[in-house]
Amino acid sequence: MKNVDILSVGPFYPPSFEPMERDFTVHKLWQAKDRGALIAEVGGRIRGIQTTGGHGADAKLMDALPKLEIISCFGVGVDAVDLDAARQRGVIVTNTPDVLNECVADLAMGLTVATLRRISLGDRYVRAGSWLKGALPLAQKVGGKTMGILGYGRIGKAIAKRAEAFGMRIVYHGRKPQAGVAHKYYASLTEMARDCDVLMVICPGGAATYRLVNAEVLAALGPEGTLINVARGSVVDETALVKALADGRLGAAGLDVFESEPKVPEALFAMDQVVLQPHVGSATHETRKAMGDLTVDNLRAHFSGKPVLTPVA
Ligand code: 8YV
Repeated sequence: MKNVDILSVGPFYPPSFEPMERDFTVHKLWQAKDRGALIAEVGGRIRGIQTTGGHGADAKLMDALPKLEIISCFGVGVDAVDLDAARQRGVIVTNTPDVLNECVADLAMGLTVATLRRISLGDRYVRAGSWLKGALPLAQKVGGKTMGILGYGRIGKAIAKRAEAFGMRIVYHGRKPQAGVAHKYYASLTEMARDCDVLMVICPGGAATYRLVNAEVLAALGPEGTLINVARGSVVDETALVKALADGRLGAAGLDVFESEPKVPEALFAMDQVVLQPHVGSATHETRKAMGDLTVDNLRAHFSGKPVLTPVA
């Protein structure tokens, strides 16, 4: 498949990236000093894009690649890929579902426990020598709390399994109730937020969920409530979130994703009730390898004339 030219828009796990470079002729846009010049030079030959959830692919890029057949995305979230533009051009889009469920769910549960039990604060407390002056103020118990899951898909279900093992009660909100699910369904996100202690955000990003968690939802979650976001920063109104935390109208937050990451609102840095992570839900060697291999296997399947493994519906 060395005669197939692939445009790599963003890098991914090197042990999976290197085999892609062996199998295909890969042009690295992320290394190009002059991106326009690289596209002008090789654009006419490119048959596949490899991108990442963060880098995506827009219509302008697709227009510059007249022979484009497939966009293989490293990541399950494809909100940064213009799916309509791909569909209009007959371009297949693939992503990396399932292989990251466990790791993202682990981080989601870790953030839940870390936020309720103030683990990061406790760590800072010991390091600063504050323990010598007195005990850390008490935290909140995890067991017995209700977790409301926004986006009860594959990762949401993996989170629910973990939360139940910690003794939490699960309820969920999505576009519609799911058949065969025993947990209580809420048609209204605000009503669910009012009834739960922890609001877990794990729905896809994009226009349909843009700022779904707004000031009203945060107010319903309330001063004793905790928001955990392991989905996309765009799902939460970040300005409203920072304000609600600062005013004490929202209790606490555990955040792995942000609206303009890697830029994080600086007001959050000084807040002890907040646990911050640099978008690391899937960031383990094992999962990044599985995601990387699947990204390349989709390209291999397509260019050997086989159906891709994980097309985006
Ligand atoms: C990745 C993600 O960090 O899968 C996703 O949607 O957000 C993460 O697993 C991201 O895709 C890498 O750019």
